[in-house]
Amino acid sequence: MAQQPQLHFPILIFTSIFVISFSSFIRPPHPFDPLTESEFKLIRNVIKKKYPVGPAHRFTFQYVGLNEPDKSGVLSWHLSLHHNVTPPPRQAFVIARENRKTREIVVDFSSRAIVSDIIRVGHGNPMLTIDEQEVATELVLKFKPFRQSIRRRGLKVSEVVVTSSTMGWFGEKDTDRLIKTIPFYLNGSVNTYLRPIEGMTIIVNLEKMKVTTFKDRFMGPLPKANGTEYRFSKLKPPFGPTLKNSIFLQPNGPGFKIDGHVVRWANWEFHISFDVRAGLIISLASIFDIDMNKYRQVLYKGHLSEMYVPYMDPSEDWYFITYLDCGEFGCGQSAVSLEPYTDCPAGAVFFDGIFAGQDGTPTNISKAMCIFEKNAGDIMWRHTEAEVPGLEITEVRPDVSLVARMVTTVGNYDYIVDYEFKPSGAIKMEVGLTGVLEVKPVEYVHTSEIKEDDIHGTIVADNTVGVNHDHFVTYRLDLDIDGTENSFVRTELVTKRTPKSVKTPRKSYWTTNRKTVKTEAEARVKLGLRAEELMVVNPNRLTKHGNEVGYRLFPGPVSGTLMAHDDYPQIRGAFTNYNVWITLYNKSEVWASGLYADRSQGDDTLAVWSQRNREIEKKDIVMWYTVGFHHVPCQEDFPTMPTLSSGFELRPANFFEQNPVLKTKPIKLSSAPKCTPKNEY
Ligand SMILES: *[C@@H]1O[C@H](CO)[C@@H](O)[C@H](O)[C@H]1NC(C)=O
Ligand SMILES: *[C@@H]1O[C@H](CO)[C@@H](O)[C@H](O)[C@H]1NC(C)=O
Ligand SMILES: *[C@@H]1O[C@H](CO)[C@@H](O)[C@H](O)[C@H]1NC(C)=O
Ligand SMILES: *[C@@H]1O[C@H](CO)[C@@H](O)[C@H](O)[C@H]1NC(C)=O
Ligand SMILES: [Cu+2]
Repeated sequence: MAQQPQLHFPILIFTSIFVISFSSFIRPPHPFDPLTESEFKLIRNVIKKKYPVGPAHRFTFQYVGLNEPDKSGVLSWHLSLHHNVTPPPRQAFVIARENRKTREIVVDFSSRAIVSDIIRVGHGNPMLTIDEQEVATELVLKFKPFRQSIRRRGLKVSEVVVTSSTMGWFGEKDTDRLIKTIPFYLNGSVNTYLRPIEGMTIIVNLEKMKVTTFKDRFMGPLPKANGTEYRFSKLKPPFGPTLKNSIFLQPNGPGFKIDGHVVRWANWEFHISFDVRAGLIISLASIFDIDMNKYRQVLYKGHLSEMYVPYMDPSEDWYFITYLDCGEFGCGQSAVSLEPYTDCPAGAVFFDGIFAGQDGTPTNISKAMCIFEKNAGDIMWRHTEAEVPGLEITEVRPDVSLVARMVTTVGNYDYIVDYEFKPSGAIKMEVGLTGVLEVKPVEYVHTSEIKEDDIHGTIVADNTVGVNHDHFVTYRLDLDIDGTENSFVRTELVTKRTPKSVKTPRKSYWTTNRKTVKTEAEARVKLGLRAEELMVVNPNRLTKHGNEVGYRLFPGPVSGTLMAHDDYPQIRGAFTNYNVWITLYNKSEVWASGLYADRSQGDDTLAVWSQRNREIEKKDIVMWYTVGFHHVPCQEDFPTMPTLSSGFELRPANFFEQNPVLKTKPIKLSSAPKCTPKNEY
């Protein structure tokens, strides 16, 4: 029987609380399931047979994740009836530091053995672990010259917090695993990042675990601590505005079903996973087509590939602050536990995020991801028809969507990362920026006092400049529209003058100029320069009316890089030189900044892969999209920043024969008799 999207509509209730807890049960793993606690233990045990592991033995686990299974193997398993095809072997991919060398080790779970172990040569270093950053910052706090410098400033060491910053790469030959550490002065504040102590250069070598450079260059001002409080319990009246926070109750339970890590909701089915570098991963997203009576493939895999955050102050204390958050600090490693009812609404279901610590033992971020139904009060579609004699017809379908969310807090910034599935077939990627600015102490409290040409930002509080910077959030989207053989189509909208021969008072109109892209070079897109529609299509599949089935990219607000392409950070961040790229699928090309991002030299970026200029017509292709923000801070960003969101959408375009949500049942308010909404008269 033909299915239709079943939407469960929440009813607004102001008092009750409804909790659904997620329970997992024993089942064979899905090929994309995240590594489990017992698998992490197994990996450690298998490797321990060959190497003594742990920092004391100079063997550290820098990255442990699922070894990307062979795509054709996953697809034949996924598309087989009742999964009666054997999935590809389940393996882990480990990047380890062993005796100052980087090793790439593959561990196979069924044979419980190392199946590959190579020493990696090349530029760049693996992701930093939380553990080594903690050891390094504690080391600095104990470092005598540092303690003297703190005292020299009239400050108490007990009030100092030291954080770690990556160094970037500025043409050095030697790119050891070094970090710069930055001290902050709490002195009663709990807003660390608004209290930087400037003037010191402190470099720690993570391999030797030693402070290798210490310079006390100058004593600068310290921003005041007043006004940095953000805990409600400590704030003083007046309060406001008052919001009537409501809880959404779904008397019949949520509309989604969870089987392991597979989520089924309305007409969607997808798998949700967690990786220490990428964070939340969506894979095998398919949508049910009522007319065809089957699920159709849309997204093989989608996740964050990198978050690049360069600051725009070239001075000694700031020039190197050009983070590659996912590649250096891990967007999964930095994920935080979500608060029920506030980070995710009532009815949300949570998933833990498990990753390996530096010694290989599993660490658990409880509630690292959630899924929930979102009813934002939007209209899915409607029509009022007043032209039919004797009839006035109104048909409305309110919109509901399903959101998969994580929050990654990389130091001062909190990023809310959402994947929103809509019954209409759209997938919306949204990233929300909130948290705390990175600030620079200055003498000034008022703009009239500024003596320099450029303070590289905005005075946001006394002695505090919010420094200009960018956020570039790059997604890797392996779209498989109805199969893996896809093409990228750029349709330019061009203005035409009406020919004199045509009898019309009109002088102009626009029309479409459709071009199927042949190579990676032709698929590099700077958005906003021309009126253009971007689509990924399956040229083997046509609708009844002969249109190629596809998904269209709806870009959000556009911000591209403004940095010089030969500037060191931009060589490493060259994957932001275009807003959209298409590459040929290659299972090794996952991280836009390169597999080894820390101190990388830009020789393994998306920009370099694209230089291969492979043919991409009727091929398995991957879309890369960067959401960009140029951030000129303003006073409202202090002491915490109200969420600023941006994103983009992928929408079916000639994928369905007609509106896929036409036959969605209207909601019946009578089916919830005990919860009659107040506003129904
Ligand atoms: C630290 O806090 C104390 C008490 O509020 C204050 O008197 C002092 O000026 C503060 N020191 C600095 C450097 O902000
Ligand atoms: C901080 O204190 C100074 C001096 O007491 C005052 O002028 C300023 O308004 C205060 N700032 C905030 C944000 O409370
Ligand atoms: C993670 O931690 C939470 C809370 O402590 C616990 O309920 C959950 O079982 C843990 N998950 C795993 C896989 O260890
Ligand atoms: C796949 O990507 C890796 C890393 O960029 C590269 O070394 C390899 O040559 C690529 N393979 C093909 C077939 O392009
Ligand atoms: Cu910002």
